[in-house]
Amino acid sequence: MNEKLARIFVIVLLLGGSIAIGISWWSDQVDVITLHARMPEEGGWTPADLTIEAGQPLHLHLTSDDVIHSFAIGQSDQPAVDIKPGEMTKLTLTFDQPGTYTFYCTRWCGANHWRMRGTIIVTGEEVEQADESPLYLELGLDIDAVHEAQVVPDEKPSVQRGKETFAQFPILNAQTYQSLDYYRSHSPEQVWQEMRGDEMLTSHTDQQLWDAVAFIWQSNTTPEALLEAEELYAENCAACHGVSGAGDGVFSGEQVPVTGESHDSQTGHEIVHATDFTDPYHILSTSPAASQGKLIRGGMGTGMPMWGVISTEEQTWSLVSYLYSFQFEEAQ
Ligand code: HEC
Ligand SMILES: [Cu+2]
Repeated sequence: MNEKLARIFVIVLLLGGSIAIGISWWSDQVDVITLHARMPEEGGWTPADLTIEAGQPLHLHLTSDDVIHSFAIGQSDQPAVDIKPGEMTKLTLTFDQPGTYTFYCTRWCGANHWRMRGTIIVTGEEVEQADESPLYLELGLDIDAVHEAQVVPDEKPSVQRGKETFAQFPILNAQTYQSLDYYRSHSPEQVWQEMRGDEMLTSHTDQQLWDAVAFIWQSNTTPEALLEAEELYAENCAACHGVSGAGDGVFSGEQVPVTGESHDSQTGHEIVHATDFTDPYHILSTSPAASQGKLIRGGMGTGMPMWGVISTEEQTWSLVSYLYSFQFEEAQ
């Protein structure tokens, strides 16, 4: 073993909030698993399924058989570790909570990059956890339904103008429209329609109400969340959905030649181009709950990956807020 080339990482995952004792010393006597990374077409991770007991260190030797990949654990804040061909990266992981964790590659190594995932099963006594189902299931939304807005704004709605308009709303109406539950369960178009039908708001123009919608969307997120989402988007989404959100990323529609079919063999769903988030007809008729649902569950064969195992719930909501920002003129 070449000690000079080897880089050593010790990561202690504090998942589930409790405190783990976090020191694991490397030694050559312990069980080591050599984990090979290859492009998904060439087999992805080998082995792809790992098992370890909670609290026990998992010693990994990571190496790549082709290009540079990386290793990251879903739903954790741990930075990704690079895996280079001809090099051994040593990594020790300790999980304090039993469960199933997803590990994945964060480097775009090809059109199927996002399929580069594996699982770590952490055994042990399960701690009771309130398992809430995602909002789209609670609301009974069909996230695969085709939808199109009936009304769209003439001009890009402005958060800044919306803030001023919103300040003139009667307080009770304002509270309803701005509440987190209301925002998450309604599409921008639905909110606009309800405002338009609201007797208290008849003095406002159509555009002013669209501006108010933009303000509501912005007030349900924070600049920090949007900043984090911007980074996550650039890393995980832009390759398909495009940097500008227009669905024109380099891998948009690439799924067809890769699978050799225009329909997914399992679900029969059509494999389609990545959604254009700049298209108001599409996005303004989608609720945040539906967007988050698609993000968590994935497209089930459409080419839209499943992110539920990778992102934390907070990150998915931040990403959702970020997607709508392609529709609105941000406040300066
Ligand atoms: C490998 C390509 C690919 C990547 C990467 C990808 N998507 Fe998608 N996405 C798609 C495709 C294709 C669709 C359209 C089919 C569908 O809705 O299932 C889609 C649809 C969606 C939708 C549904 C939009 C709607 O209203 O119908 C959302 C939301 C979404 N993606 C968000 C994201 C986010 C956020 C990321 C990054 C974390 C991401 N996607 C990464 C391909 C991709
Ligand atoms: Cu990779």
